[in-house]
Amino acid sequence: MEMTLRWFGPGYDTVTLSQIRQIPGVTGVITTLYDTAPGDVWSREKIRERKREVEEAGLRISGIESVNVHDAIKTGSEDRDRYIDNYIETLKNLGEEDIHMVCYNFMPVFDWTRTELARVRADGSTVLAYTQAAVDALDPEKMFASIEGDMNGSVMPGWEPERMAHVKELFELYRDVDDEALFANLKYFLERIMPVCDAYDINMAIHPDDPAWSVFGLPRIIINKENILRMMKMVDNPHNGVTFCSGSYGTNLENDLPDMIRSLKGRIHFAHVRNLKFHSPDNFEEAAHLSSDGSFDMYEIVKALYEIGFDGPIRPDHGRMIWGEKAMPGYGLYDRALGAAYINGLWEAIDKQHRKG
Ligand code: DNO
Repeated sequence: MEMTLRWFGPGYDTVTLSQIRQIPGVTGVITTLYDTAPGDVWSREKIRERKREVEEAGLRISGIESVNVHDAIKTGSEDRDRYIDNYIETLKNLGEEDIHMVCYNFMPVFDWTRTELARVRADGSTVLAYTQAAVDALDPEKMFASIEGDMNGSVMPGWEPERMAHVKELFELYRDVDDEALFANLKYFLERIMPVCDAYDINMAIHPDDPAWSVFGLPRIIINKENILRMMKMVDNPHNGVTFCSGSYGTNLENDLPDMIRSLKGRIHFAHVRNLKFHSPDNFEEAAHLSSDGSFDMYEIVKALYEIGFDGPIRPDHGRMIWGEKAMPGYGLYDRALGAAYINGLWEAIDKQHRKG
């Protein structure tokens, strides 16, 4: 594996590349062109410029999170081919610039969903949290407004104000899209992009839906072992792979995370490792990465990744806000740096144990 940190790029991230460079063991960043809209072609010039900046700081671009998929593709509307052509062009440009891993998602309307961005924990840290009761009580059009105040002035991934301004129309677009239609639209998209992925050796890594169930009655399909294996078989090409996000699949306590990891051997191209603390099955908050702070056995998760021979980029995921830091919720420096060091420690121990036999 390669330890990485997500970096949103100049102007969007409070964390600097030189800070990232000083986290022990972190050699790469996962980045994006935040100023492009879903459906735009990423130009080679812009990609090259980002690469230059990252490499000058002594790091490398280990992958992209995300190249977002336009709603026309997800809904299978008549103009989807035009947007898929653009997506292919972007993949080609990334491939030409030697970038070989792309994370994306196929979630309708809302990307990951949390009902609180700054729940205060006993130790005074603040974290992202979710309660189903809060979602059920909310008009989906007010979802963005309800969390906007806690964003610390940042633009959160998947919650871009321009998109959120059209939430009503977005819901309208998805009115006739059910789980089966979403699967079919995903298949169509993947079949069209696989040739360029084969040509440039680009690993596509779908991010799970978070939380791993339907919210506001919208279809959500990347939620459990059965569905993700269905997707892997549906387009049976090693470039059709997954981002294994423990915090997203883990929202559903019925998902056995180490077992899922083992069943996806060879298809996990990117790993997001984080812990959750459950108060009840539909009331949870994001904890520190350490096993004892949350509900997951992080050792077993990292061990499963190790044992399937996972060799892609891995990153600590959302961190708590600690030590007075003001940053995009989930994406401060301090707690993610602690997370990276912890995951590296687990990996080193598992590796040494394994070598000893
Ligand atoms: C949240 C992230 C997601 C993820 C996208 C991938 O912090 O895990 O926004 O990047 O769903 O497309």
